[in-house]
Amino acid sequence: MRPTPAIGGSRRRSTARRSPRRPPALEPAGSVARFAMDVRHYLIQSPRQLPSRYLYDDLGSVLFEAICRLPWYPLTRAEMRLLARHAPQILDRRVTSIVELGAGSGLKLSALIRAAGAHRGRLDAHIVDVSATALAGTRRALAEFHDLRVVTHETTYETGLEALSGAPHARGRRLMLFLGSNIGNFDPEGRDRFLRALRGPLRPGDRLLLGVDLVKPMRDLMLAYDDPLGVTAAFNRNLLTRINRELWADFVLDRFAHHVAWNADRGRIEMHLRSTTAQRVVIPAAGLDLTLRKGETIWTESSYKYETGGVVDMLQRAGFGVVAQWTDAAGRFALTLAEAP
Ligand code: AVJ
Repeated sequence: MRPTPAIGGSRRRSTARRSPRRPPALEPAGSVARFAMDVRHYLIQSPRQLPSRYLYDDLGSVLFEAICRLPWYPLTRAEMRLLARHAPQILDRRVTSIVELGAGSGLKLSALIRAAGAHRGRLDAHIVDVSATALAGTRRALAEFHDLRVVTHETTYETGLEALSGAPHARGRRLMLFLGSNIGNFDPEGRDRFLRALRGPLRPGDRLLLGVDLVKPMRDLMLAYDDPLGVTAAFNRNLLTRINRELWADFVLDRFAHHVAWNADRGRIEMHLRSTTAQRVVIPAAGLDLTLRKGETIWTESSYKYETGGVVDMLQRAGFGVVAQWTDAAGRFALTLAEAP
């Protein structure tokens, strides 16, 4: 399938280098201007890269939901089972407010609330996600709980956290949910900084439930990120479709291949888009005119995989105490419940 060119070629070339560079803080998260700025900033790095949060436009979010149902991607199913099994301990009556970062479909939160049954009390739920589609899905998934007050925040984790730390908050325990191994997208420094930012506004007794994918045999990891149906490849390449549509670029999709690598030294799966030919790409709204070598890659995602002990360490370093840690029978996934002392 070929992307539709947005506007005529010659006009595109003439505007290509003139886009001004603005300081990052001035562009609101989620705006096209911010997208343009980030695309420019990251694509001119060496190696070229793009932030993984931009994978989740409307189509990207749907493709990710499809990934979660693939037989080769056990992460979501393993986590769902752990949530259902341990819900009474996670969501007891002391919890009065839930904050979920990156809720996706909302199916996990609804499974947790359902499985907690009569153990839970009255709840507020704040949902932070960059995807409007994901937030709408979460609202639908939570509609069955009539006594639940749902507030959605269409923004990045960082901005959502800032908004929440200033908000008044009722008595009782606040439970933060950071599930799906979303933390795996952070590199170690960013991850530690983020965990400290999560910890900052919490009061003693507030909790964090962290879901992480565990290191497993390389063959299983490769299949999870390079599935035989090509859904993950579509999810990855869709980022180029998004840049074509929103930033008037002229990426030709069939000149980019989905490329996955397990980086054993760093303990992460990497997703890349590899240029299958020498080519030129123009991204007018980002002020870019790129020449790509054959075989050159654009790095679109890192997914760090953890050991259970490493999760305990990083939570303690960020100022949490660990209350409980659960893994599935196959040792594929871990849920860790931590508390602000
Ligand atoms: C949503 C970031 C946890 O890294 O496994 C799935 C995204 N990328 N397949 C992951 C993803 C490719 C996913 N996270």
